[in-house]
Amino acid sequence: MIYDKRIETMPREELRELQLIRLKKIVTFAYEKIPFYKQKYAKARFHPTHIRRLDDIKRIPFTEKSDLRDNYPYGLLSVPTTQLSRIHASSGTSGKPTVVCYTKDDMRVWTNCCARLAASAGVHSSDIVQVSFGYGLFTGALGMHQGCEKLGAAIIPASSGNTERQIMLMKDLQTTVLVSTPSYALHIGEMLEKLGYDIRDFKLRIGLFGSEASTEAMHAEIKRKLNIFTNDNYGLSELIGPGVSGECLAKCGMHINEDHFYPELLNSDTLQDAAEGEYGELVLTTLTKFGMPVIRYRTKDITSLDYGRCACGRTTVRMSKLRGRVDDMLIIRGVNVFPSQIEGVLLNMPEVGGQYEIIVTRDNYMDRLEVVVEVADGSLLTDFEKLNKLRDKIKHNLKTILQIDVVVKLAEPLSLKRYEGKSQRVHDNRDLSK
Ligand code: DLL
Repeated sequence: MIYDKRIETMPREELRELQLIRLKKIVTFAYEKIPFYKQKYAKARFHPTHIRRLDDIKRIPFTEKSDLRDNYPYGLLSVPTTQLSRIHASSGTSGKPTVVCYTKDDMRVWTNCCARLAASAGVHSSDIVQVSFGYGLFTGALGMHQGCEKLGAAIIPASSGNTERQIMLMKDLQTTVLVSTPSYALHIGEMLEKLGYDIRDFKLRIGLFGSEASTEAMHAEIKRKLNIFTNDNYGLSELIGPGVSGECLAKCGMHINEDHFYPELLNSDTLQDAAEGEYGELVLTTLTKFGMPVIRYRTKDITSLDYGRCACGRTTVRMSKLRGRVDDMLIIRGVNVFPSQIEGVLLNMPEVGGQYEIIVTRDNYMDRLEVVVEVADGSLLTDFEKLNKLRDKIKHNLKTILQIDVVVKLAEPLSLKRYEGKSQRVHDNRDLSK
């Protein structure tokens, strides 16, 4: 179903006009209401009146995560805190979290954005939606909760963790939609098998997955285990949370809610536009979130954009599955390696399970890339010949894609750490100062 047909199928020219009107409005607003923007723009000799066409956005300086941190907690607000409806925060790996604030209007925008993406995946009013994201400061749980509720669905705010109980609830309450990270969905699938459940006794039909990278191969594995239609959706707290983009039933990229978020795709070295179809860093501007506008935010997420027609009838641009982040690209012996490439190789091999870890070390100035992966069939671990053959096959397949040698270790099924929220599969233990 198309939630907001007028907007989502709007002819491009009309959409661009709407974007320009909104861009002018929000940039002027930010400049007038938020000293941070006024100072930044004055320094760059930019004034909101310079925006006459959409391309003039290039004249505006970027906003970065450090700007949000430096203005912790309320420095980027356009309104007094008395006008806020909600405050979320994204947990940083160190130091203070990044705080994101919403006015009542911002909450309406956010809820509609999430409702759109859930509808585009096929969620409707008779669904029972189990939200297995951790409730709390994280935007994922409440964002998706509100969006699905807006569609009229019944929500089970299960939160994450206690997987056995999740599965019991899912079966007894006849959950039809699962909202979680893809890695947690995979874990639920594994546990379900281990506990002896039969997926045919469940009513699950859709999985709304987001908040971390997942490959097509991983979706296929989840689909096999849970017998559901899987959907990938993307967002980030700094901009709003979930609701920036999501796949439709055609599953050929995530439609960006372009009337609310203006996307640019840049080559992160040259900061020039990446060509259509090429990978680049996504830069986003909030067009309608006035409590805490974020203009030209460098997401560090690497994707590509497709403005071509989509079978679903939506005219909004589609972003490809994330290839990774500018900052999680590993450079190993001079070669660029994305964790998603490793995942793609592993999950295309039925002999291994979906869980893996990537460990990078440096010894004597030499980088070493190790991949630990669980075998699908534990009985293999007693057969040395078969085990060696499998190890060599994985090494070979990884080398074909990555062009470098990888140390492969095989582990027992269910022996690696599982994550209930975002997974942390990459451990870069190098001291890069040496
Ligand atoms: O993860 C918002 C969200 C919640 C999106 C639930 C979708 C579903 P943050 O915690 O601020 O916000 O993390 C944002 O997570 O910059 C990406 O690097 C990554 N990310 C989010 N969605 C996807 C996705 C939420 N579908 C950061 N694929 C972003 C790959 C994703 N990475």
